[in-house]
Amino acid sequence: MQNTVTPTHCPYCALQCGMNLTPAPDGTVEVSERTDFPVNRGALCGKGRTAPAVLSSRVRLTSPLVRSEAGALVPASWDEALDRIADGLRRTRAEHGADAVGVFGGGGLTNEKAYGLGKFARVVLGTSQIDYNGRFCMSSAAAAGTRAFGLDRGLPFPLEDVPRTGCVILVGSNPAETMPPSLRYFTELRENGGTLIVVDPRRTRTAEQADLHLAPRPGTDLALALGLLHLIVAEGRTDEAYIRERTVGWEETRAAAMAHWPEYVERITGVSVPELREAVRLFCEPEAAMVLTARGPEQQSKGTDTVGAWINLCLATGRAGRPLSGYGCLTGQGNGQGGREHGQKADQLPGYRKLTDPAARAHVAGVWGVDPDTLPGPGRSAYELLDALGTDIRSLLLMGSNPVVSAPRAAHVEERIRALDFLAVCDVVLSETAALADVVLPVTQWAEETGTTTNLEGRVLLRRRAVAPPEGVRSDLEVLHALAARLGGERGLEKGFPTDPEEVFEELRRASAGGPADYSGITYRRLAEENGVFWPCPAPADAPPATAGTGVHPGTPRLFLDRFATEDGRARFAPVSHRAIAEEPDDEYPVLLTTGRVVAQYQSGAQTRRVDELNAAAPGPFVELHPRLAERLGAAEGDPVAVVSRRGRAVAPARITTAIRPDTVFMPFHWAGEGRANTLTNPALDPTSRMPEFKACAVRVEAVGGMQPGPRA
Ligand SMILES: Nc1nc2c(c(=O)[nH]1)N[C@H]1C(S)=C(S)[C@@H](COP(=O)(O)OP(=O)(O)OC[C@H]3O[C@@H](n4cnc5c(=O)[nH]c(N)nc54)[C@H](O)[C@@H]3O)O[C@H]1N2
Ligand SMILES: Nc1nc2c(c(=O)[nH]1)N[C@H]1C(S)=C(S)[C@@H](COP(=O)(O)OP(=O)(O)OC[C@H]3O[C@@H](n4cnc5c(=O)[nH]c(N)nc54)[C@H](O)[C@@H]3O)O[C@H]1N2
Ligand code: SF4
Ligand SMILES: [Mo]
Repeated sequence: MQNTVTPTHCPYCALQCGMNLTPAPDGTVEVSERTDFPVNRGALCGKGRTAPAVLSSRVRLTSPLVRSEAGALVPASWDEALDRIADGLRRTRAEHGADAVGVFGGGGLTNEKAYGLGKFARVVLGTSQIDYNGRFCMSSAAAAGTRAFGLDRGLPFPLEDVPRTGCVILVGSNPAETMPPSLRYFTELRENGGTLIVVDPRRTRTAEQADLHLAPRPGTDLALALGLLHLIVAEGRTDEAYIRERTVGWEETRAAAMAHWPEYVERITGVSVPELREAVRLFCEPEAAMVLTARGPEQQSKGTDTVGAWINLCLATGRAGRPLSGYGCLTGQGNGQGGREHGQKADQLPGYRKLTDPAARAHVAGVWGVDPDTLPGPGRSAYELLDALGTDIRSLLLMGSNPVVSAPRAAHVEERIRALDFLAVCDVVLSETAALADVVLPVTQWAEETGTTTNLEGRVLLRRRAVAPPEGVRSDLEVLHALAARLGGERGLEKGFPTDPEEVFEELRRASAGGPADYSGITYRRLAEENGVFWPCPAPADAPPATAGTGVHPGTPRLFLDRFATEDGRARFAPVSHRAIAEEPDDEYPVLLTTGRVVAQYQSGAQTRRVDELNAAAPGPFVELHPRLAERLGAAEGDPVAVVSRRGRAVAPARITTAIRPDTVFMPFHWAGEGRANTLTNPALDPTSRMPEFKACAVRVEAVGGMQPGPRA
């Protein structure tokens, strides 16, 4: 393996950029361009380029840790650590029942790990209480996509279609910071004569590239989309033949939109009627157009309806299920797509099957060799699960998330985690959440193990092992195997948890066969040879695994061109109406807080805050605010300001810019401690997707320390 070049993919975001890795003699790993992967064609952002820094044993865990009598985390042997976890989980089950044991996963885990974790919860622990951080990510888009099209896949087309469409509306998405190599697709779109509309309360680096930037008040995207639909109808720009032939539910939706007059929408959103008209013109004039959403409109307590309203625009104008047109969601984490398909979500079985569907239960139970009646039903959603820690849920096994930093109302979540009888965390570093655990297991990561991920296009990819892990570290799959042996060895349960990722994938293929996300025609060999395969990719029923790849299903880069995945093949309009955010500003909390990301840090920062180059670029939290608001506070650039919500108070330096609305402040959520944005956020949940309202809550902003306090903002 030494000094050989291994083609693989970045550990971080859903673009899953291709890269080459070469181990150097001094133990470091070199990243070089991998131009044969079409999505990024060699380009990487700073996070991807510096990702090997997190492989170094200097920054990571290399020994299991257990909580000592004195309360400190101290090194222990693997056997001792695994025994402690088995004892902790077993005791909770004996004392409080199977559902008192919780499991929390992550969208960064490979398909094999996500599959294994879901199976482990249902088969070994027998608990219904499993969910994962993807609930905080794209769950509203998933719910809306399923409702409208009968199937949820982030993008129903490859990114390469973007430059060839006529207009793209990017709603609450900032790829210039969150997926920099993808910006090329939008630049090429404009070079080809297409137009880009960006909807974001901030003039982001992405918005700067746009032909039209609409800056609505946070949390009002639903009204904005309704206003646009109103104008589309009023201007006679609907595609009546398409509506008749390919959709259901137009009359009700049309009536709802007609109740949202442009002037009314202008009052709610702050986007002027001429801007609305211009957006409609740019979107409707070309033959093809797309709407792409990301976390802006989705992380709202009405995220599902909001995405539904944007899908309505596509359906009313005949821009879905046609070449170079459609609605898509830019998913987030490395395996944000695959992580939501194979069973770590509370209501889901592998292959994107429903846990409540008797046929799905029978199929998956057959693959798992268990009685379908033993499979638990759906459990709580991520925030609800975290909120129940220490009460209904007494023990937690956590793999691939750092909720102390990333969950809404984080101080409360941290308190709930501390109230647990037992917490076990598998991680590569000592994250803020791992630091609270009773047992921490050090696990291998991307470049040290093989596994598959599914990128934002639904393209299943092979990540390959390029280097050996440091001594003392084991893979998540080995952890599941060892725990299954301890908790179900008498029933031989560990046999269902192989440690070889390809063996797990072979089982995942069978479990997914016939489901919406059908991977049964995909093999490791095909992934290596074809540079990725788009699901659904069914295997011919009679093809033995060894023959897959020879004249079998080519995969499905483009969905819905003939029909939607609903029973009657038609898409569903969503008859939605404007609703306020869960917490409107008032006299006490007069400003809106929204949250998001910066280019050099990733998520809770557990990994990227350990990389010098990234810390130099983004050293800490900040509060972005408009000069007018800063002036009222008497705050100058860099002064610490306090942001206070009903959940708590955070302090960070002011970053003053006209790029944000004067009624709104923005904080990135990558840091723990005093500047933790999630101390402030509101866990109001979307009724369908159970997504928390990360993107809008009421706050007041205060000057800190010896500064002159101005009139209250
Ligand atoms: N550098 C970096 N890249 C990442 C990540 C990271 O942590 N760091 N995380 C990855 C993951 S998991 C994800 S989910 C993606 C997220 O990718 P994005 O969705 O692009 O990221 P965000 O910054 O959360 O939100 C996007 C924009 O939404 C805007 N916004 C805020 N409130 C509203 C609103 O009410 N309406 C609208 N329309 N817009 C609003 C924000 O100003 C922000 O510019 O990024 C992925 N890539
Ligand atoms: N305010 C606010 N909060 C947000 C958001 C927002 O926009 N605003 N966005 C939300 C979104 S979209 C997301 S996706 C979440 C993400 O938030 P988190 O779930 O906290 O995401 P990460 O920081 O990526 O945490 C992943 C953890 O798993 C570890 N890890 C990495 N690889 C592996 C592995 O292979 N195995 C194991 N066992 N561990 C591994 C990492 O070191 C890290 O500690 O945050 C959400 N929180
Ligand atoms: S854009 Fe995403 S996948 Fe690409 S290098 Fe950056 S973090 Fe990695
Ligand atoms: Mo995400």
